[in-house]
Amino acid sequence: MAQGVTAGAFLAACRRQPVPHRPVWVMRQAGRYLPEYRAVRAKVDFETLTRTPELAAEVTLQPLRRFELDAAILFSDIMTPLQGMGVALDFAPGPHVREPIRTDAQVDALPALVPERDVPFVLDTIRLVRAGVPRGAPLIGFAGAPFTLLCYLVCGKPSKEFGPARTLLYAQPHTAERLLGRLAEAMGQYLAAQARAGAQALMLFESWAGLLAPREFTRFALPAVARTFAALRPLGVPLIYYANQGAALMPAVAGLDVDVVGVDWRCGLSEVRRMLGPGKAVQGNLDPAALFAPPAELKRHVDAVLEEAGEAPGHIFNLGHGIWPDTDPDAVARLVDYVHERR
Ligand code: 1CP
Repeated sequence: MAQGVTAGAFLAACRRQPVPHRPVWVMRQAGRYLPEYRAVRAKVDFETLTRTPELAAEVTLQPLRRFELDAAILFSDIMTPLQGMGVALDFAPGPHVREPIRTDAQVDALPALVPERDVPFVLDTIRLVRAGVPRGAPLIGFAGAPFTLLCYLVCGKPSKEFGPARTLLYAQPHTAERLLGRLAEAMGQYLAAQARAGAQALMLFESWAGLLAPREFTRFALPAVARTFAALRPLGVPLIYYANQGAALMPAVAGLDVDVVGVDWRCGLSEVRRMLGPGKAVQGNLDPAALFAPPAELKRHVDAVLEEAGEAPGHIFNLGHGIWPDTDPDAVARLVDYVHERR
């Protein structure tokens, strides 16, 4: 594929401009399903990996060397900036916060994030990736959306229901709002620093949006996202909001000033586009399980996503959530090549 083609397609699609081919990348494309990632992880733990720019840049680039992906995504974790703010946590493999945050006093004790001082290795990783990325592919910077970060900070560990986090919204709504405000401020600073270091698009992961009723989503989660993005608008880079299990929330998301909305597979993209209106691009939304289908069958599932997305500009092909660690890398190669073939 010609250099400029891959370089331009992702950013053009974010801006709902016509593209020479459908851009595609894969959530969690750098990770455990790749043998070359496991080889790096055999030598260093996850935290060391995120804090060592040469290694983090290397694993960021691994999937782009193997597949003709249209974008790179920074290798880091949503909890990394919180560690930079002094939150003690362990990855096992999901994040475990040693002292969950549940009081106003704890919220007020959280310091502001100064990215250049607190997480300089993230910014150095971005500079290294930009210098070495194949085919001029653009680099996506990311952060956790404030409510999703709140889930881990309040609950203290991965969970299906995040009971203590949701309880906080009802039992101590002002503490929740205070914490969300702090996180919105910090992630605004964090993503702005990523853009200054060279990230060409910025994405907020709201992995646990689907836990909330539309009312609570609109009261708590969405204003914090709007505040984070408002700080980033002047930078001129495309902004992406991924709302996992967010189909029922799309009417609320329609009011958000964002370029791209990422969605999971539980709602068809035509319906999502109808709810969001013509002013937003969409990203998604193949079920990660579909990568286990036989090759011919996988093509039919890709066709179905493309058909739902429609012909209007503004679709970035992706999975509906992160790729599973037991996925065959060859299935990803077939997926990427087939999305590009289909014009
Ligand atoms: O052992 C290991 O190698 C650690 C596993 C791992 C990896 C590979 C973790 C711990 N984080 C990551 C990297 C990561 N995390 C990336 C970069 C990889 C890429 O996309 O190419 C990104 C974007 C994330 C973001 C992230 N971390 C999210 C949002 C995206 C999503 O999938 O919903 C979330 C919710 C986390 C928390 C987290 N960190 C790690 C794990 C296993 C988890 C999930 C825990 C849970 O299920 O609650």
